[in-house]
Amino acid sequence: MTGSGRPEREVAVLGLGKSGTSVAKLLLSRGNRIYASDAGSSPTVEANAAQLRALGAAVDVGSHDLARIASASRVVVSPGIDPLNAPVSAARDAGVPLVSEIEIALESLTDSRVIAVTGTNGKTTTTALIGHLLRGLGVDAVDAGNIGTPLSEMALRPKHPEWIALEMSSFQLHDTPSLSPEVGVLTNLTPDHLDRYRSTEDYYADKERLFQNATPRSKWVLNADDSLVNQMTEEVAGEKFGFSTRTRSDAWLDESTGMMMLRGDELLPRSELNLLGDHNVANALAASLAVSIADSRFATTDALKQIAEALKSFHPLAHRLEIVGDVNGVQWINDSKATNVSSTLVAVSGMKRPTVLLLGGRHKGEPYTGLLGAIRRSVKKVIAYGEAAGEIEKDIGALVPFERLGSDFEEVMRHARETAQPGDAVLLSPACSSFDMFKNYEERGATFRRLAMMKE
Ligand code: UMA
Repeated sequence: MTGSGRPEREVAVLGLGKSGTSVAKLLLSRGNRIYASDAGSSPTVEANAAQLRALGAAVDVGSHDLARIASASRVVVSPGIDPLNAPVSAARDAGVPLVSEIEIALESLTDSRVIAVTGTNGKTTTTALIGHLLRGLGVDAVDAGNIGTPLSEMALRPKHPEWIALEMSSFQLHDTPSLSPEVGVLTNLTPDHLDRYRSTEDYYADKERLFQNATPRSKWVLNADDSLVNQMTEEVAGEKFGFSTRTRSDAWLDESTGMMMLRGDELLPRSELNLLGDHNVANALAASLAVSIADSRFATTDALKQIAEALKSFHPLAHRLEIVGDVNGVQWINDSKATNVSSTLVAVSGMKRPTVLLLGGRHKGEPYTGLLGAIRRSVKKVIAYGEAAGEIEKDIGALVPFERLGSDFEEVMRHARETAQPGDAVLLSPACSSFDMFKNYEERGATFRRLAMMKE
């Protein structure tokens, strides 16, 4: 009730995926009245709706009540909902504040210290590394946000974590005006999500929101090898720390000795890192640097040794250049998380074997021509599939060995198996989102893994 005795206005939650469900529970636990709705009606949405109804929320499945949303006190938007969709427009037109699930969770997590990570690629691995390094230093730390566990789940815990490694997507940054991390990390910038943004500039503008509350006391970890990152952060207030795989920086790879260096000290030989590719050296440098500047306790000689030990025990995440098996001499590599061209470029550039490349899914607006040089060096055939197959064919079909298929993933895998010879690799690195054929990139990667292990 308000002071005047009138009931509080509802908070509307849009989307009943992971983040919407979790934030609705958090708001209910804080005593808010909740109206939650989802345009879909999958079994997962139905199950989430049932949980929330049992906790006292009003829930619509299969549609949004636009009038009810327009009269809410605030609207929490799931990151996957396009800002141009009807329920978001209804709230915006009515002047109702739109916020992210992260914004709501941060209101409850004032006692946790946050290291926030964004960037086009590498942000999930860097976030996971930061959490792993912090735990290696013996502190209570979790990974949350775009990496998979909604931040609201941390806020719902009876004891809040001391540290949070928080992955922020551009969609989440868009509606999180209070974000003010202890340390902010920007891994790199290349075009992405052009299916949702009108231009690359709009996408970068959301990434730039990482710095929206910068003060002279802020600390930033920035990719010194990325000119766009340097340009974006030139005027940003706070202390800036760089990482580089090319030149001397606060954290850097000394090519002449193969040693990863951290603030003037030897950290770890690159060969002792269990991760493929130079991009992962960059991620490890960024994570080590972020942790070492976050607290003076993490900058001692002992802490340096603990960070190095933790780096050694970190293993690649699922769906990121993950070798899922060797069948009849063919190596099958799951890089389902590569949902944009720059991420696929990194994967293809690192291939040592003749490669059958599976490219496709839902087109996100970027041209595929940027892959040509790398494809010509190691790829024996591109198999294009899914909604994007026509677009991919238009861009590169006549220029490299190429086959266009439809949206039957079993057929795609059958053709890959027939094309690959012993000594070859089959690489799923789609450069597209998965939503035309799968629930998400995890389901796409799991299907690849299952079908790859079939002998025939
Ligand atoms: N929906 C509506 N109305 C609409 C449109 C959609 O109700 O007009 C509904 C859908 O039916 C669906 C829900 O909204 O049920 C979708 O919510 P969501 O896509 O935001 O999914 P969540 O399960 O809440 O997952 C989100 C992030 N998803 C996206 O950003 C697309 C997850 O990132 C994140 O892990 C999770 O919150 C926890 O923080 C995934 C992702 O793909 C991994 N991220 C993108 C990326 O990394 O490229 C940004």
